Amino acid sequence: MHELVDRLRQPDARITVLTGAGVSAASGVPTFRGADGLWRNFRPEALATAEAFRRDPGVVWEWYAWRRSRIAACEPNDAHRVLAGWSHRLPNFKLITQNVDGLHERAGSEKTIRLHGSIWEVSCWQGCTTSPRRWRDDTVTFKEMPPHCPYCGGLIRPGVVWFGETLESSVISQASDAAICDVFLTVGTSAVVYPAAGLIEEARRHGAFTVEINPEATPATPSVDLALKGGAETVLPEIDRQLKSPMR
Ligand code: BJW
Repeated sequence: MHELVDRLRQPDARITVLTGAGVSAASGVPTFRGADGLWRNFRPEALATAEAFRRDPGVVWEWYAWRRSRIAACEPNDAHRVLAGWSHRLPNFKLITQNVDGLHERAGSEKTIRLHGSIWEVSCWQGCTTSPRRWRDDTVTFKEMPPHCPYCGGLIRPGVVWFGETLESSVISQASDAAICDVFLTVGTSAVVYPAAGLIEEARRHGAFTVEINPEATPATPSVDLALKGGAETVLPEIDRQLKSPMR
């Protein structure tokens, strides 16, 4: 931990944090792959796909509506707050998230690189030409399920990235740029979903000191320079406390 804090203190240190569902666990947002992440025994790989939506848009929208209502009732936790603080205090800080819940933004993080979109955005499933490419929609209880496009009357879909879909190229290039850094922390992710999981290796190739914060081991654990076992909501505030305390 001391070595990490010393590195974070370097005035020009380029610091990048990649977050996953685990940072929002203490807020009450279910993770994807823990036992509590399962919704009616569906695995995310069975619901977060265009094929699943094509087959049964109703069931996929029910999952998203359930998650919207869970997230709307949640508040950011100390992990989100520490990262928001770093985004303002540390000059070369970048935050990449796989999360679609918007809790980093609600905690005050700015310019977050959102790899997988936002659960609070939607787009026209038919891709009608009268609608914007994607728009914000904070509805928690839709009047009709599945909900329809206000522009063409067809279906709308959640503004997120499903398995088999490519991430926006501008987002990929921002994330790859952010992986060129001095310290790379991977926090609360199972590190199994690509291309996000590949960013850890990319950072190491660029010479970054790599750190994982997670209560469980992941495929990334054996290869990081430092694995801090614990919840993001306790480990990040402890790092922040040491960072703010007078130098040893
Ligand atoms: C705590 C905690 C606490 C708990 N504190 N921690 C290369 C190799 C193999 C496969 C591929 C590859 N490249 C692409 C693929 C295919 C695929 C993929 O990765 N498949 C793997 C499953 C094998 N990737 C894609 O399809 C991506 N698209 C793409 O690459 O396009 C090009 C392409 C297409 C096709 C073929 C090849 C190339 C798109 C991926 C989109 C992922 N989408 C989802 C859904 C988003 C929308 C939604 O939210 O509904 O994103 S799936 C889901 O997983 C979601 C998450 O962002 C993502 C990652 O999950 P995350 O965040 O890691 O959560 P969990 O639950 O897995 O883990 C939580 C962790 O927290 C655990 O470790 C806990 O221990 C920990 N924890 N409490 C800290 N308090």
